Amino acid sequence: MNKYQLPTNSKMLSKEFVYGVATASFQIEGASQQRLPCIWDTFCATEGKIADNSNGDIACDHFNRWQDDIELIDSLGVDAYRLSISWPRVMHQDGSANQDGLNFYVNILDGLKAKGIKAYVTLYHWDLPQHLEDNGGWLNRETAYKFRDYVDLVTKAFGDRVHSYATLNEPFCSAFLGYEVGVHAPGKVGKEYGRKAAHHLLLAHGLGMQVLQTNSPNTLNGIVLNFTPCYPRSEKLEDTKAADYADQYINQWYIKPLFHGTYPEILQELPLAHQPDIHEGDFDIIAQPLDFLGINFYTRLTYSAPTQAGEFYFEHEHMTPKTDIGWEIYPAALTGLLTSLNERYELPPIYITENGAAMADEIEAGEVHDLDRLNYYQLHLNAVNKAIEQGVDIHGYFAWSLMDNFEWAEGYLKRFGIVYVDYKTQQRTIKRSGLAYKALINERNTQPQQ
Ligand code: IFM
Repeated sequence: MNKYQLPTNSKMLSKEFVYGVATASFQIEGASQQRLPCIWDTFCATEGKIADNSNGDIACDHFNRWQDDIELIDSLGVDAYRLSISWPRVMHQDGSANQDGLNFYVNILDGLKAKGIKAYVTLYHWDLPQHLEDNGGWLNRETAYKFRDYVDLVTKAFGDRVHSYATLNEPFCSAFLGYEVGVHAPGKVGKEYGRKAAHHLLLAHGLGMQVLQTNSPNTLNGIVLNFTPCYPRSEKLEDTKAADYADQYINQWYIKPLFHGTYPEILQELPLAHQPDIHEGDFDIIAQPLDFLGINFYTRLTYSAPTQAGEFYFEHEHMTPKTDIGWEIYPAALTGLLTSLNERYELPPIYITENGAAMADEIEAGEVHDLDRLNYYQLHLNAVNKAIEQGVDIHGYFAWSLMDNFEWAEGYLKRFGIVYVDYKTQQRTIKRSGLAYKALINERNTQPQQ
């Protein structure tokens, strides 16, 4: 297949629909010496945390290759590039601006603008400055206010170069993976931490949105959440109940406060020690109006009744077929997710801000025939299209990722790019999946608009 097939009347073939590619600072930039340390530097330096014992010191060397990378992005023909800002690169420990760090991004933003590529900027994609973690990190309410100051600094420096700001990427991952199960930085483990960190992240989001409304009222301002739809393993009542609990705990926990100004009912069933510290007025801060909601989707999970006292659900291993990272390929869950969120909440315009697959790529004679990834994109683009047909207001889609990069606890072992990166030479090669993406956008550009 040379391009992804969508129905000829699909809204995803209209010029208004935004196609983009996404990355994140720590995963691609490298140049760790030219910024403050962050929690991922510390985590990588801790024995046994990263599958290949790697780190983000060099990554894709994007810090030095950003001009070529903008050419690469442009060559794909995309409308937009979603990137994140490294907080420890742009702000000194005393809160003052690191002008060199800011200039790095200003140059990128200017480079994108010169090519007519819209910049979708994520303000926090997990690289918390280590000095803030030393003060409690996201368990410390004060960090939310530090985030507010950081947003203020960045938005003033970037002026009108940005098309869209997202406050946070996937607060579930920061809170649950980082502070509850400890497989991500900073690696804290304990049920008493996860919800507290999540609450402070959501507070940071609300405070950040307030700054965006003042400093950057003309950009599309919102947040990016990840969802893993929760399916019962059987039709038994106890399995359905377990799946619903899981959904409340891992998905609704992050969206309900934004739109309903409250946590899901499961909050009442958590022991007090596991509950967040909610101050009066917090939900008024958190539930700011949003210009858009970013949704990241990769897979689903299945659940049955808990096997241990005090648990709410039992989470099963992923079912087949799976990607190289072991996540089930189940595109119907994306359509189901989008339509169900649309029923539950009064949503602003939606962007699919991440979707993609890790596959075991091989480069042969300068080509990567990643037909498995190509098939994944084909299925998921159509799953998005189905949701649009069912009335969900979706304005764009971003492939994760522009290029292979540092995949967190998996190091460089898992490749998510539509562009292959040879980490020895830093050579970039557009994979078949990337060429098909380019062809789809080209078709959209050339077909008569309805
Ligand atoms: O690589 C990550 C990204 O940083 C956040 N969303 C999920 C991707 C794949 O794991």
